[in-house]
Amino acid sequence: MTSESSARTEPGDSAPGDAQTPAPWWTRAVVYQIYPRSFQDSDGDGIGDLRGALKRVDYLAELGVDVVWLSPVYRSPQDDNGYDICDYQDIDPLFGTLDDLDRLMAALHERGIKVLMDLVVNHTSDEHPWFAESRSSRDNPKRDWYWWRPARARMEPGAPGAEPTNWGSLFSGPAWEYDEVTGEHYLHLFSRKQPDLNWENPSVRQAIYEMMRWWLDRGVDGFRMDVINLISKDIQSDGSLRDTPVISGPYGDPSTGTINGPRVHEFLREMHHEVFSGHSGALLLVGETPGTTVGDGLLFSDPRRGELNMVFTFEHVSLDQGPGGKFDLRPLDLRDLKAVFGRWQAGLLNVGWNALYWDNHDQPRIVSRFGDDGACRYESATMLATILHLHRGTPYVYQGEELGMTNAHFTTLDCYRDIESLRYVAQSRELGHVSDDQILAGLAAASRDNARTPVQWDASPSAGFTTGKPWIAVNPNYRTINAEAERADPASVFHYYRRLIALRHDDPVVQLGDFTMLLPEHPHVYAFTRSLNGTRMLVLGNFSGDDQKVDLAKHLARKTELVIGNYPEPAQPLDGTVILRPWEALVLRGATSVRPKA
Ligand code: TEU
Repeated sequence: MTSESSARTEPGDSAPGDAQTPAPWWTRAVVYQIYPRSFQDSDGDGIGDLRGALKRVDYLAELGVDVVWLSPVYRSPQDDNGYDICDYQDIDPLFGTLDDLDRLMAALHERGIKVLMDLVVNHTSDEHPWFAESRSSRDNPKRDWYWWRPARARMEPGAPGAEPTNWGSLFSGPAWEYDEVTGEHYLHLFSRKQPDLNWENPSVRQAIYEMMRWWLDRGVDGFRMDVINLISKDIQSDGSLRDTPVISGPYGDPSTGTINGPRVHEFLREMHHEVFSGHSGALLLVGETPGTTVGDGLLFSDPRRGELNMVFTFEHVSLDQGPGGKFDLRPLDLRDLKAVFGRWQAGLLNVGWNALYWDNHDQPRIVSRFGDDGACRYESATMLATILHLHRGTPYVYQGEELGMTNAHFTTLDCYRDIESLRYVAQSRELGHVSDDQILAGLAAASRDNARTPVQWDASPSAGFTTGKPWIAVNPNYRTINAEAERADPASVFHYYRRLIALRHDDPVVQLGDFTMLLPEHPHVYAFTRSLNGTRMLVLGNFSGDDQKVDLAKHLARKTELVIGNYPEPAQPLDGTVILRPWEALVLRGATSVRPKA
């Protein structure tokens, strides 16, 4: 992205695709997520770092991405791999120094790539000085910076069941920790080392805004905001928080008391005003918002409201969850996926904007999840990429996705590192309702560690990630699936992603065309059109390992040309019918006038 293209609009002015004003630069952009711990090590300690990332900037430029989102590199006890921060304005020695970050940022900027920092401000680490003060006494000035509450009435503080509400933590166990120092409990929606900040307190908000301005002054180009829709808790008039219904397991579901709470939009608008005003649309602001519906998605991303540019929603990555929750995966019904995407595409059209993603550091690898990571790995990885990238929105690529990296396929519990997985194992064993085999199967399908194995750079030991012992096992398939091999092979997943990214840069239909879902009831074929100014793109993806014959007479232009496809000889429409081969993706362009129906 050139600075010329990035400085045109002020967020708060125009809706993307509104004909009066040029569309914001991020309608033409693709974002790449780096999870530094697993990206590239430089010093042989087995943990990726900033100097390692610096060695790979030319790779990112070759891929063609416009923005890098860097998962947290701040000073942290690493209880949740950096999502537990104890100093927002310094770098953890594991990853390097502020100078290293400056060098990485400069190298990316030189290549026209912007940099987003991960902003984790729903909670801090319990080792953050703010929390140390808050914990020290009930009348400390920072006491109210976190959520301290007495035990439930007539209960012994600290006893099981005495927690102020019945909420479960998202990492298993109760969401409250008893603290002996002052005899009260504090709230932690994630681990007990991640106490939730109290955004009701204006001094908390001002401290956060000040820190954000400091990062903007250092030259960052925006933020990915971690669970930003959990910052407003639903407090009762007497200041209490409520018990919530139990959905599965022993605890209340905290969603109703925390997701998109009463003041979330007010807080974000205040943040926008205090931190982003005057930045002339050059920034990218993307919120991570679990549990968000299209209605809230519109409010978050409507530029006239001045909150965010776009949000990560979770509906499409929750469709394969069974009744037992996150580790109880079941096969995807493609019709559900189309219904969800169709709703978001229609709902945000001309007002808001979608963030498009399959993978990130919390999700299993898409080729193993919705594709076939065996015989049809190339075809299914590229088909899934085609479908995602051709939607209206800004696509996000998670490190290794562009190589078609697969799930870890770990077979023993000792391979796992992620706190969410380990806490789930402990809780399941404690409750005793699932066997170890079921636990292993659940983790193999859904553990966040699936996405956290090191990036596979080449066929040398440890995949070129480190000269030491990697903090988590490298996937043994690195000998065949790696960046070096794929860069040398024009028919690789890597080069296919390059083409998709270039298409996003170059094609106004991909950027701003409207969206119509086709064949919503077809169980195996994903089909839609994108149209703009008399041109229509027809996008087709076969989500199965069998041939699929579809009748598209109503939607095929008389004359079409191939835009992109993942078979050397792309499927040919014949009399309005297309036969898609296993996992085939096909994008055709034509005029909007269609052939008359036979
Ligand atoms: O994730 C929040 C979130 O809602 C989930 O995706 C979470 O990872 C978990 O899997 C719920 O089952 C964000 C970060 O992306 C994640 O890495 C952090 O652990 C979490 O917030 C806390 O900061």
